[in-house]
Amino acid sequence: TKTKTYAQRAKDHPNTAAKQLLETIDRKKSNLCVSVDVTRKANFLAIIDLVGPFVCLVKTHIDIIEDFDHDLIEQLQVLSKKHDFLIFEDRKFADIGNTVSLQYSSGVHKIASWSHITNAHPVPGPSIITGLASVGKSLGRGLLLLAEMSTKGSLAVGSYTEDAVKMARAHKDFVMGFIAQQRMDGVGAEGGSGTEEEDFLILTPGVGLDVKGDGMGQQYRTPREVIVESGCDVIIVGRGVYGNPNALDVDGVRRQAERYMKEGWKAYLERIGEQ
Ligand code: UP6
Repeated sequence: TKTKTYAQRAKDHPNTAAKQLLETIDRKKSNLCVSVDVTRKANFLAIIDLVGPFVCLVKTHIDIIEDFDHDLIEQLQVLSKKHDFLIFEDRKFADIGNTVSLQYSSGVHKIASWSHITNAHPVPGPSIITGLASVGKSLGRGLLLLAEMSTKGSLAVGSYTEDAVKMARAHKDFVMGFIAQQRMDGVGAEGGSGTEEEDFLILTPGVGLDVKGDGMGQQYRTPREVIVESGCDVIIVGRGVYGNPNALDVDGVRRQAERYMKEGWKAYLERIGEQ
């Protein structure tokens, strides 16, 4: 899949959310996901409206918003249609199947009702997938497993990562890919078997062009390192795009979103050999 185009992959993909994401990437010529980690509804919606034209996907941490209400979700959905992007709630579920199914469907946020994509830590084992699938599968949602993390000292390495990939392979109907730092093709596959037909999307956080870290364990790589050298599919950028949310620089946000979109697309063209 590393040298296939997004459009080719969209055509064949069995997972609805993955197909939609690949089609959106191809249509908008953007493999940029902006992570909008701000705590005020007004800022959240303002940033999404600014970056909307440049992204395939908007990533949320809905539980950090202080003045959350249902109007916020309605407006998020309006922006998703206006600008043609999908929504990814970065919930990082990590509990037993019964609990995650409730956290996904219910509570204040009712994530499954509006988020096309969500993610989970594989740490509880396969029951976390079946628990989430019991809610999300019939809605056409997609799940990403966290096979690796971007942070210094991450424990998600080696056999943990391999086992995450094996869990995903056993649930391809609902698991559409990974949060990871590199392609997972062939990882954990005995004798290299059974991986030819799989197409897991790799969405990669820890992307920045101007700094290498944030002083709190985050580590940044460039879009080229992520897309070309590591073969990932989507770059996830947060603070690199929106800067300081309390002093929102409207032109700056637009400029950075466009810059990351262009860098991400240039890297993709290089990877598939079109440049
Ligand atoms: N994120 C990571 N690394 C991971 C998984 N998730 O940074 O391994 C998430 C963070 C944050 C975003 O929760 O929302 O990606 C990165 O934001 P940043 O670009 O501002 O560092």
